[in-house]
Amino acid sequence: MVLRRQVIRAAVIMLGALAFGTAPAAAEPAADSNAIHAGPCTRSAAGREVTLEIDPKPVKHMKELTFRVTVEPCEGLAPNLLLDLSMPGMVMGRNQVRMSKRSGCTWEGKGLIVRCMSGRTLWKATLLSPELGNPAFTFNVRD
Ligand SMILES: [Cu+2]
Repeated sequence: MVLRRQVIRAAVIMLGALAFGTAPAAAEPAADSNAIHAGPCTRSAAGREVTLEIDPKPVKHMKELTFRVTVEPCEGLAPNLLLDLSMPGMVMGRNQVRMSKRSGCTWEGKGLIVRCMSGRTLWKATLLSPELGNPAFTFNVRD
């Protein structure tokens, strides 16, 4: 009887540890573009296709990154665009990549993603463009 009680108590403690262990991940919203580690990600915005690609892959903290945005069609968009890098639900310092139009409908710029002291890795890249309704991609940056 005593042994059985101990086993139950141990099981309850383990369950508690499991719930606690998964709590931080559950609190963080899910990324919609983790495919960015393997290739470009595309989404529709205001009737156009917006594609983001980041090199080198996989996308890591504290590394110089090249951000490439392609918009099809791209008529009427500014020759320079800003890509805002933020953390959902956290106030971080402003981090905006200046994107310049290269060839065709592609903009390119260099930037860096800092490692967050909280240990969270979810970042959001928002293309600041009123014409496109500021499309965003979220992804977990790797170490
Ligand atoms: Cu943060």
